[in-house]
Amino acid sequence: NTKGFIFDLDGVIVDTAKYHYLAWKNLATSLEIPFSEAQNEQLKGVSRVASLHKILTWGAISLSEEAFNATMNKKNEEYLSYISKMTTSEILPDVVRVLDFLKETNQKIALGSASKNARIILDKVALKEYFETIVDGTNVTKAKPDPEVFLNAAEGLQVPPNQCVVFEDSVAGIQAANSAGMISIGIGDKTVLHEADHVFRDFTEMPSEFIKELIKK
Ligand code: B16
Ligand code: MG
Repeated sequence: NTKGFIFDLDGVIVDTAKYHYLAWKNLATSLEIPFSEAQNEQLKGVSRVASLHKILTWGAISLSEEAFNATMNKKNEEYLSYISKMTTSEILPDVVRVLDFLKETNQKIALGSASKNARIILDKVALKEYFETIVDGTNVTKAKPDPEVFLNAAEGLQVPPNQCVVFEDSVAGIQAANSAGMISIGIGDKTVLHEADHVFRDFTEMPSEFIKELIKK
């Protein structure tokens, strides 16, 4: 049996949320907008443009188009300076075990991320070769919870959506997987990700037996 396994990036494969947080926090501070970790949570899985719109709304600030773009670029440059220092040590626990297990059992593997920096990050942590298809913020027009990113990944893998499994840490991503008609597996908090078909705190809690059962379904 062959299924399509689609991985989100930030919060599933690596914890880049901490770098997004630092960069957004510095930016918000420069605009005198308070910015908490709880607010950062609300930016998970959300595109760069939509994230800045949210922050400006919280601070009741409006910017010209030019200033908006300059601000967004400034954030991204800082973010890039953080991720340029990433190494394989930042791969989240047991991600490689799961990827290897999927490879050994001839499953098809894709990336489905909102980030425009996904390829750079995969390069940095040396995981690119695992992915047959990479769909990221550069090839998607509609953000999660729209299912576009995952439907494109399924198409790239040539696997029907109902034969695909999605690993996601964000609520919007779980909703996207569900509306794509895929099996949704939440990585994180059960109460937050209650719309998912299954939830695990992280991959260390996901036995290979569970993955075997998914493949058989
Ligand atoms: P970029 P994911 C998302 O990645 C992040 O969760 C989100 O916080 C970020 O704003 C978005 O990517 C866009 O990232 O600025 O690098 O294009 O979870 O979908 O892998
Ligand atoms: Mg994520």
